[in-house]
Amino acid sequence: MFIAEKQTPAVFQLSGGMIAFMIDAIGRLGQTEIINTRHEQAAGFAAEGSARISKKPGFAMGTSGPGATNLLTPIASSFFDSVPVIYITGQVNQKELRTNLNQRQNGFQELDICEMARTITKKVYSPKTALEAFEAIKEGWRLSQEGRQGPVLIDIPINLQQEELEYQSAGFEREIPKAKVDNTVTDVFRSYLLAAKRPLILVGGGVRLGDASEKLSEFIDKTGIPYVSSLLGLDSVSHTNDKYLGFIGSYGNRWANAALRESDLLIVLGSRLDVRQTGNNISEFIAHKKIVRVDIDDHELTGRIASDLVIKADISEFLQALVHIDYKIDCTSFINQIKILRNEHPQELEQTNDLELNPNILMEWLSTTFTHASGYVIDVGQHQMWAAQSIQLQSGQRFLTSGGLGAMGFALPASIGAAVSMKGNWVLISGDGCMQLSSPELQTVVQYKLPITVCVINNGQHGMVAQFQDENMNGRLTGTREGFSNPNFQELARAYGFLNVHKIGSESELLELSTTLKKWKEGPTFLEFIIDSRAKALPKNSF
Ligand SMILES: Cc1ncc(C[n+]2csc(CCOP(=O)(O)OP(=O)(O)O)c2C)c(N)n1
Ligand SMILES: [Mg+2]
Repeated sequence: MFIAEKQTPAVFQLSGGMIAFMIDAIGRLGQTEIINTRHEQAAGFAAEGSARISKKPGFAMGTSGPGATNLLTPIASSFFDSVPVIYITGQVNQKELRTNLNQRQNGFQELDICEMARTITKKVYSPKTALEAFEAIKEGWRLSQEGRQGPVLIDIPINLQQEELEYQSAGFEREIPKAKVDNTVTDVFRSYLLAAKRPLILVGGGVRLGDASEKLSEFIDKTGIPYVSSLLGLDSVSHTNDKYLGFIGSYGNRWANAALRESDLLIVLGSRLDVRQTGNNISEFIAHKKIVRVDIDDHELTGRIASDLVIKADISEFLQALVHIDYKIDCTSFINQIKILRNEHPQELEQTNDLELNPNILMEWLSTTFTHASGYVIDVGQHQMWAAQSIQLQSGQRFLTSGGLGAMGFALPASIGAAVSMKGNWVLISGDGCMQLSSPELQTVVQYKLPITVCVINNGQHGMVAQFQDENMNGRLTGTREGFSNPNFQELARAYGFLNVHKIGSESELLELSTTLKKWKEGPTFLEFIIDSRAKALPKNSF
């Protein structure tokens, strides 16, 4: 009832005896869609995709034992990327639980999932009564969204699932309190702005999580400050605004990293400045600049990078406090300097020039072809970096990817969760390696007739790791190209029931494909793009 009352778009699950009563109850009530995935990991990633899109906690369920352990990877993913997901696992009857911790197992498929998930959740619950189980779902719903968002796990023994409770409506939602900013801080912040000649905003995932995209774009328009984005910040900001100076990081646009280097005031909004953003050389990163950081999580504010001003606040509250700020700067010459660099080093020229299909050109083509898509969901590897470097998002388009955990196999199930939660077409970009972790979910796409265009970027290898081996292991490609193989992806897609299937190996074929796509039937589409294995994610770490 609670799940239905909260208008949860769907519950994602793979069945098992220890969750069968709960699934049965949701089914009997008939108010919440149950999406059956082929793997609990996929159920978890789908719930994460759903939560990122619907702005409500996602729900994923798995049975005790293997069903529960299969949820651990998505639990970690939603923890690191701050996504509110409620994971519910079934547990054996309380009478069958081991009483002695030295005993390995008592009941069949008994496993202490709470202990395993404790460090990758905001809270784990092991209710002792049916009422406690219900209270845990209510509290977990709230806790998952409060402060820095994240997952909770509720492990419910099967005997409690069978008890009848009188349902009491959870009632109206109390507004979730947000961390505010006091005025003295905004005054200090303004003094930093006034002293700066080349201020720059670094947009992190916290902007979207704090629902602050609109306020940020107003702030940028008002103040004239240019901005760059981290991987998780990409879909919080406009890519067509003149002040957008690109994607930063180890694989970021060369010009965006130059903007970072040249700035004399870096305003970091909801980004944890991890090593992929700063590089290993911290003193070089912080040289000649002041750093201001705004984050809801104070543990992030005192991390590896020493900052000049730290503000613990929700990003939207911070921007709200600055609504009437008296400050405007003309950064034209700074912006032009960066644009000259962009024209001199266009992203596609980072690749060797004899590729039949340049992956950066492919990503540009995708973003000009799918201008009406609701968004892109991207896996992990070189293809992820090509997408981040070269996809130009239209206003409102989403870009979902596994940031902190970097979990291969995330994208296909996450696109399922996104497509279930928001109308419109979704573009999935996966690698040939990643696709093989989640390909059974192609069946889920077809079964639920989800409007997903699957793009497999096939370079015949685990390219990102092969690139690492190339650079560090004298080109020995053990386990990434040597010993790697792919199925025939088109046959695979057809076997799952995809009607529109196509393979493209050159830039000239892209033009033909644009025409073909217009003629194709509604429904799931599968595109395989062949990329030369020499293509790399470049530039690498050019700070
Ligand atoms: C679950 C998991 N296992 C291993 C890795 C390490 N890893 C990162 S990228 C990558 C290669 C991905 O291959 P593919 O999907 O073909 O992408 P490509 O780099 O070739 O574009 C691997 C093995 C990971 N991130 N996640
Ligand atoms: Mg690959």
